[in-house]
Amino acid sequence: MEEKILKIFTRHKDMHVSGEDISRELGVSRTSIWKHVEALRELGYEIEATPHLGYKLVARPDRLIPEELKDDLKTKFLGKKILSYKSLDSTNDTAYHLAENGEKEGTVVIAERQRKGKGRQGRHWASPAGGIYLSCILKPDIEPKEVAKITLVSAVAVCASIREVTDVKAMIKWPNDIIIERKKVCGILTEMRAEQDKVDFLIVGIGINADTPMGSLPKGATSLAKEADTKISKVALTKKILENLEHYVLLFKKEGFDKIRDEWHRYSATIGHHVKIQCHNERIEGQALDVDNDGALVVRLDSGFQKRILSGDIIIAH
Ligand code: BT5
Repeated sequence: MEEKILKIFTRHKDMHVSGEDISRELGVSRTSIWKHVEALRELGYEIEATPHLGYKLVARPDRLIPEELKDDLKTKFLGKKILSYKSLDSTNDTAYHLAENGEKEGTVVIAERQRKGKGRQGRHWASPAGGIYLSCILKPDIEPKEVAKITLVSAVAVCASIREVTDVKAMIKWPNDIIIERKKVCGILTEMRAEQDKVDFLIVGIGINADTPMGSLPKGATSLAKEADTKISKVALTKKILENLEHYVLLFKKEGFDKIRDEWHRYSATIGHHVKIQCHNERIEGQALDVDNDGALVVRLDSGFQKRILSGDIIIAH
């Protein structure tokens, strides 16, 4: 009902609309409308009520709630269902659990903070209020060995979105970081459930320091607000990410990674640099040459040999 009332307000932008008109259109009593307007106020909507004129929406909150995110969201399947929470342990865990219980592709789980935000290999992801923490359930028809490419595809979608919405020159640090001048502003964690040669579902988890206070971030991190020197609209950025992520995932399904590789290169802060990479219990050093069609980073070792690396952490890049 709140979503329907908001749609009416959107149609009457900057104008009053009477409780009677709303109640007639939605087929419920005026008292019921009043209760829903109160519920919207609780969510942070500023709604003026003037005798004889009715209600007017004065300001919308920058909150990651379905009422805001689904308004004019231009996607076919991603975010058609959005579950939003003030606080969760981890949006990836909640999305994984939902997917295990048959939740359909495209459902998005969002939280305003996380109590146990996760990075790769059990690392911690600092998730205070002000950031964006979201997880998408995807069910592409791919083999487990192709999943690394979904992380790269997602990084392209997020990087493009940050550039479009904030004007900040975000770059991709292979494999799953978005950085601004060497400082990390976003991390992506892709998890999956798979059988031997088929992925059941994927959870793409994205954490972005949007308006996050710098004091609550670890060393080496930054926020978009700090880099752009202005407040960030979390709603606008999240909608753009969902739209771009769907676009690139569909492109990937149709044409494979090859089509997206050029764009990945354009945003890459890694290719062409001398890198030191920690992967499993091995440290590799050399020149980052390319990502291949499997999503592996191709490195020319100092010995002259080439090596393909599917996952790891870049510790130094010059
Ligand atoms: C990542 O791991 O970068 C993946 C982070 C994914 C977070 C999202 S939030 C929504 C969804 N739900 C979850 O529970 N997770 C996902 P990794 O490459 O392993 O990097 C982790 C490292 O980044 C940590 O060890 C810190 O050094 C650093 N770090 C932690 N919190 C950070 C933050 N908020 N901003 C920048 N760097 C951070």
